[in-house]
Amino acid sequence: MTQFNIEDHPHRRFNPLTNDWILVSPHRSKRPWQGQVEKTVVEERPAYDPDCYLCAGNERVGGHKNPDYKGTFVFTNDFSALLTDTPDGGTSESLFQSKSESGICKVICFSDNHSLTIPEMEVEDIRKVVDVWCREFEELGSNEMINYVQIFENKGSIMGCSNPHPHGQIWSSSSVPVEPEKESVTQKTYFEKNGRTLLGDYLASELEKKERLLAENEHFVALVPYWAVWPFETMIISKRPVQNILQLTDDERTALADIYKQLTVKYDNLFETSFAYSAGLHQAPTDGKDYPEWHLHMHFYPPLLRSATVKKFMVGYEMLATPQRDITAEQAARRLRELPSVHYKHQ
Ligand code: H2U
Ligand code: ZN
Repeated sequence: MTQFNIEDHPHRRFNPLTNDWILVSPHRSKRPWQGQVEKTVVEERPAYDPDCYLCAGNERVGGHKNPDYKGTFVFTNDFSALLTDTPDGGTSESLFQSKSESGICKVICFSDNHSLTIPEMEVEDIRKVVDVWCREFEELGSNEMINYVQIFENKGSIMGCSNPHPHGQIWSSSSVPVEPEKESVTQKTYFEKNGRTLLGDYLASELEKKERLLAENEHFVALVPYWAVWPFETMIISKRPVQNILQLTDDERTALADIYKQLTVKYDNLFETSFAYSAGLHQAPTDGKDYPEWHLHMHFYPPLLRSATVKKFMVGYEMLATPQRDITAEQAARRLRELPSVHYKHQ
């Protein structure tokens, strides 16, 4: 009998942050790929687009006019999914539970330059985005009504992003949403048992193993998590366990901007295309309580698999049973790690 080898044999992996299992089928990634590995035409965008609802001075869909901003610009989403004036209420019938939900949704333009994306921006300008995140987190988080602030970015039309202008969003809500709530529970259980954060211990092990590391600076590490589901899923984890971005020092804020750029440059270089993803920060709830178990991190969920256009579908078995991947986290990490750290447009 041959011995089990994680690089070759089908296996399950455990995600300690969500308590979920995933299926890995490494033997299938050895299938020959006969499709084209095409490059998409590099799309050149103007620095200003008169038809863009996020460019400075332009009118948005709701009729508001953007100011002539330079750098970043924040506004309340004209089609907010959450509203501030929702009346209290709900139903508690066991099979028909509901609860009213309030919140505030904002849109953040990362730059006045329509043609840029995070990997093409300068670190000092990405740092200004981090500063906006901090300001918004502080303002929204100190609102009595808001108990969780979700900062995120949808990049690329393949991820449902409506506009190529560099931007992100913040949805803040009165309840803690599903994903951060799962992580709240698992991190608390781990912290109570071990007296250290789950991600602090995880990061320490990854720094020793070195198999899944992608990029590192003084304060942050980018890696492919052991339990990644999406082919090129990654995480950014702070070296120091902090509960939220407001606890970052000045140097750490700049380091976050730097690692955000380092990682997304690698992403763009993978298929020499503007790489699509949904990414966001996970941090402690803002209900005024202390959460020593919470360890700030960012998740990146990109849909692409084999080329600029071949994406992975989460369908069939994944929808009905368990998420599955072929290429292992280690193979994905190796590929991303070996890519140049200079953006392909500037090579
Ligand atoms: P994406 O990040 O997924 O592209 O979403 C952009 C958001 O911008 C979306 O939530 C909002 C949409 O409601 N929006 C405005 O607030 N004003 C507009 O004029 C158009 C889009
Ligand atoms: Zn998370």
